[in-house]
Amino acid sequence: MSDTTVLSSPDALVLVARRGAVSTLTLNRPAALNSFTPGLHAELRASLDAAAADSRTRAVLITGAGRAFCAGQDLNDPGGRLDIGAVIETHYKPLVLRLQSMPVPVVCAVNGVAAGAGANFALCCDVVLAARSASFIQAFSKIGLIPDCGGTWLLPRLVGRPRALALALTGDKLSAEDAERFGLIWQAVDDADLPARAFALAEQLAAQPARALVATRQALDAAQSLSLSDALGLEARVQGELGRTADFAEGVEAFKQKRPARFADR
Ligand code: T3D
Repeated sequence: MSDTTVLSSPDALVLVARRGAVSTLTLNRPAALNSFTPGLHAELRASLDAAAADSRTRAVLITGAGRAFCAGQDLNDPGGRLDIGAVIETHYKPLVLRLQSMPVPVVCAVNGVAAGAGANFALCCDVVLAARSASFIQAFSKIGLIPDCGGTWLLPRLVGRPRALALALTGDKLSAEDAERFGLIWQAVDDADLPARAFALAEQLAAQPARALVATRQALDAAQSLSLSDALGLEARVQGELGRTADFAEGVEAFKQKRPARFADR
């Protein structure tokens, strides 16, 4: 598209393009179903850091090249076998924490199979859309591992312990439609519609007040381990802070003037 700025070389492991206020990151190892190597991890984290630092980016969209979203760790990479704990500490933990601390919303467009760490990486994003032909596989049990990339924390929170445990123990494939029905993802959409629907969603979020969206993510996550009384206290504190922002003033002014709000903060 004419207003798209391509920010990576064609052979990059993560393709980066910015269109308007949306930065799109595309995992680009299609021959190995976009499975994670140290190189892919490094490029992905650098791309997320760059999007976080670029004030023109108000939403990030993540997807995969080819027929898969991501097949998790590259099982042909000999490095992973030496000390898997170190791989998790060095690559997956910083990736999940980077996603959780992004200053803008992150949309994930799961274009095909998402397996192992690839599934949980997708689920770490703020809003997940999936092509109807896509699937989610907690593949870990099949190779003698536990869910990682945040899976142990996320899965029970998303779908409850019975479904989380069954998904993790069986390693069965979950269709995108069942993932939506379970509450694992936001929506399953027709394959042909996924790119446009995901971009439109990212654009919609990019037009909203970024600080409030990020504070919403943080408050929802924090409230999981708080009492009701403490969650109400957190809401009061965060709402007090947001109430002093230019975005809140602009939102209220735009409402009164019956015009679209123009949010600038990030
Ligand atoms: O360091 C560590 O190991 C610790 C970190 C662990 C985190 C994890 O993510 S553990 C889980 C790792 N992932 C998996 O176990 C999934 C393995 N892949 C599959 O089960 C299947 O490939 C899929 C269900 C994802 C897709 O099946 P299908 O039939 O559509 O495709 P395929 O024919 O199996 O795969 C196509 C190609 O991709 C094939 O290569 P080839 O034969 O055409 O040259 C296959 O080897 C390659 N591929 C698929 N997954 C991976 C992979 N190559 C490397 N690593 C993979 N994970």
